[in-house]
Amino acid sequence: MSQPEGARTAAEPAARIEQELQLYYWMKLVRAFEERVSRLHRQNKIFGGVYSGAGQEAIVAGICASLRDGDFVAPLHRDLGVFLVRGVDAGRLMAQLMGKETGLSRGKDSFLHGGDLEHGIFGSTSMLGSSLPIAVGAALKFRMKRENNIAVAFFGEGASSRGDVHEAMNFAGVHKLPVLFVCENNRYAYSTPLEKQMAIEDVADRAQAYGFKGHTVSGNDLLAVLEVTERAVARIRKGEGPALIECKTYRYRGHSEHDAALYRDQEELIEWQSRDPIPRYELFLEKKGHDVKHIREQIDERAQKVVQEAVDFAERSALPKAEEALEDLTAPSPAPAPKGK
Ligand SMILES: Cc1ncc(C[n+]2csc(CCOP(=O)(O)OP(=O)(O)O)c2C)c(N)n1
Repeated sequence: MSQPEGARTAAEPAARIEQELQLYYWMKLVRAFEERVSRLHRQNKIFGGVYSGAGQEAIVAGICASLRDGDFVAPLHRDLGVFLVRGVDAGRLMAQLMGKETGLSRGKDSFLHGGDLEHGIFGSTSMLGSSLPIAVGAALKFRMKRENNIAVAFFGEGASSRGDVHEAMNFAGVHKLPVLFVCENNRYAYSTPLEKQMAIEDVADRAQAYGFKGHTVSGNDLLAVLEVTERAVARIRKGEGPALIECKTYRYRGHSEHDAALYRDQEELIEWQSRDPIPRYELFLEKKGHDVKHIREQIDERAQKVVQEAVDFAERSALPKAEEALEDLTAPSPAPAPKGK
């Protein structure tokens, strides 16, 4: 049934306000979850490496906000936030990090390889750059089955110099596949600074060589990420082929929790912290007329509650049984072919 004109225009701003606050909540939830994970790691409660994405929240929130159910994401080791923004249960995610049987891969391996296909997330792989061929494979499947979905591959600027990355982009460019490449350029590949691992300034420039558009955007500006992503995703869904978005950003913590990041200048860190994506977005909300102090209190409380409940759930969960260790290593065998002709 069609709505009267007045009701429709009243509903539109309400939906927009809801989206503005949802984006803020996502960034806050991801930050709170990751801060807690770093703490739990120091308490020896997390198995395996922890690769904090603190400082990079606007990228996962801005990119994932433009996706739909059915789209496919291949995150990298620093993209724990992708799981939360795509709606994976925070308790199962925390259980995964703690190696518990209620985790995404029943407590086998750390967060690194635990995907969640129900939410369209492939577990990240250990080989840098391999998220791209995986996403390109998914995009090829969408094309072959005429499904109007897109695939997204996240990768770092360090990975962007690997062969897999170039082969995947070339194949996607030739076949005009529905895939979005997202480079999270945080200036360091472990301890190697940008200028020591590539001879150009912008990873986005590489897209041109493969026949599609490259965009450079501030990865600390949620609205900018959102805007460029929405445009790129609309073009990809129309069948216009891939796009590359390079988000310039900075990671606050070391490469992983055992890395004190002594190779970088303290001043540089402070300068980037002054461009933090969260207060930057709060300023926007304030200018739009929101009562930011009130919203911040409410949302912080909500995020902390989700994180605490996730920790409680994971702590209560059992470790997997030793006899299950060899289960799920291979895909189930196909059913035997029917006998007869
Ligand atoms: C092929 C390969 N080489 C080296 C490594 C070790 N390694 C893991 S992460 C990393 C740095 C990655 O840097 P970047 O791609 O910029 O992503 P970031 O960690 O900065 O987000 C390295 C060298 C690896 N996992 N795979």
